[in-house]
Amino acid sequence: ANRIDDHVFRSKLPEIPISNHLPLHTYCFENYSQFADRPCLIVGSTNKTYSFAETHLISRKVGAGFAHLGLKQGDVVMILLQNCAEFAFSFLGASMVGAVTTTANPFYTSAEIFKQLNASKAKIVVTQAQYVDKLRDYPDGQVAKIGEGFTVITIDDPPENCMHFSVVSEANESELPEVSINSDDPVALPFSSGTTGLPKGVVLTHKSLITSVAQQVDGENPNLHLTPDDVVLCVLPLFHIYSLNSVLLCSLRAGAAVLLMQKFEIGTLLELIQRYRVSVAAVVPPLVLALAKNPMVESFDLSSIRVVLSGAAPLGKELEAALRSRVPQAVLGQGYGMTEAGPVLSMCLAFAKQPFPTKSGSCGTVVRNAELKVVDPETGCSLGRNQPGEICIRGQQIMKGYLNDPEATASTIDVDGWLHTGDIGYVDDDEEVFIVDRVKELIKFKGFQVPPAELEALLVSHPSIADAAVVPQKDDVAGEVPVAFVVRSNGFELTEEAVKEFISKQVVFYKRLHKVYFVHAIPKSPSGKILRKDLRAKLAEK
Ligand code: AYL
Repeated sequence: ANRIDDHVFRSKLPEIPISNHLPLHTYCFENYSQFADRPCLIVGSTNKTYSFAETHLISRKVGAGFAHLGLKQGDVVMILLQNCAEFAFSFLGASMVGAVTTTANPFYTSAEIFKQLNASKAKIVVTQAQYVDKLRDYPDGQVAKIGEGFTVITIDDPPENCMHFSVVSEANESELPEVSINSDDPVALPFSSGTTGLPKGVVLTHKSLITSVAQQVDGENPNLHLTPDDVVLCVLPLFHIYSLNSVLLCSLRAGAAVLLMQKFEIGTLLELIQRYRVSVAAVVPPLVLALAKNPMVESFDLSSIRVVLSGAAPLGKELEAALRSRVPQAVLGQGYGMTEAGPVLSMCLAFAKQPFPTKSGSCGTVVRNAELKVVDPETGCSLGRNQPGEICIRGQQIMKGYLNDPEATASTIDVDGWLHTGDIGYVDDDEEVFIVDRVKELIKFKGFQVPPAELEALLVSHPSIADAAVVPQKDDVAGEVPVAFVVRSNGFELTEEAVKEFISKQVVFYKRLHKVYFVHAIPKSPSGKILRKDLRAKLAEK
């Protein structure tokens, strides 16, 4: 049902048929016989290459191995890994047995990992030996334990009570159980705090992810044109949906090779780009900054790069221009996504096979087979061109909902099927989307999510803190950093350093507080909501 007043924006590309009745792995490997012996995964640190045929076979083995360990259809596997080939094998293997993958950051603290482990009820954790201690450091109230609640598989030498990855990767693929997968079944469960509150499981189905990948790389004139001649840089973490979807899954579908880098280090990155003649680079603004400004870049040959896709956070025009002078042959553009949206809402049409002219600063045009509208946050009415409002998206790519949280789902996806992003933007006369602000709480540090509600809950658990609020402060390098306003409990001495340390012990590095301001009260609305706008305005004065 459309409201009469709905101004709906669509892609400039025609709609396409999308095979979203298939299971995700079947769709990704649908055309692989055409490029079976071409490189699929290249491990940057070892130069080991897996062809498409090998990747397909090993994934099947891993699926069979997971089933042997008792993993059933609908069960959850947690991947707690930096980028590596085993990440891809585990994700695809899990999909093949109808299981669901929840991806987590291996730099998370034990408490952060267990929150996700408990919420997702993962039965198997695939990780590296160095992170296993975090899985043994059971926080208070923890029920699941290694060997009891879940099985741990390590891709390197297994510590006590863990298994080596070969247990699954050397299983007999002919024993892969036959499962009947419904397109509406979940396949991925990334966590996101969305527009408000704590991180929640985002249920992405086979249909959502196939639709999203197809919107990018399928059709006569794909929005993101990838071919088997491409080498796609995979330095952004695969545990984040940006890299998982737009790099790994899109490349698998299109037959492009994925160059896996475990972590970002500028020298290694440049050396690998040169060695493997990387043609497509998926990056975030801080990486654009490194490529644009680091003097080392001058001594490497980056002439192979034809596309630079930046996403996950706003990219400034000046930065874009600075990068352009370093890779003048490349097309630079942005993708705009949100985990809950499947994730891609819009992508630069200069990446298309028959490209369109685009403007600097734009986040691209809404993907095909989807509808985008801009609504007035006050009235809910949809707005026309060039008028900023909240961006909403509708289509088969969006999440099914938040895991076990119908309330949060209902406040994000309305009854007409529109997903409300909490981003403020507009669509211009050429169908290009521009993001200008964010109305949701979310803070983005180098593209990573920092949910204020999580830090606020930790702060008020401190005996000397009566109340607290966390808001973003602009930062040249990270984009935004979290800072706190804290109300001390009566009569307690508390220093900024003590507050910072209290938080930093409990969270991954990018959630650390950069500044603490002591105040007498947190400004709140009559209903008790923190007036974040007021606090952000206060920061602007400082
Ligand atoms: P999440 N410009 C400005 N803000 C952005 C952009 C962009 N290009 N992309 C994402 N954001 C912000 O869930 C925005 O506030 O997913 C959005 O609501 O971690 C929020 O980040 C979502 O954060 C791609 C390209 C995926 C990008 C993505 C982004 C996934 C980030 C696939 O091809």
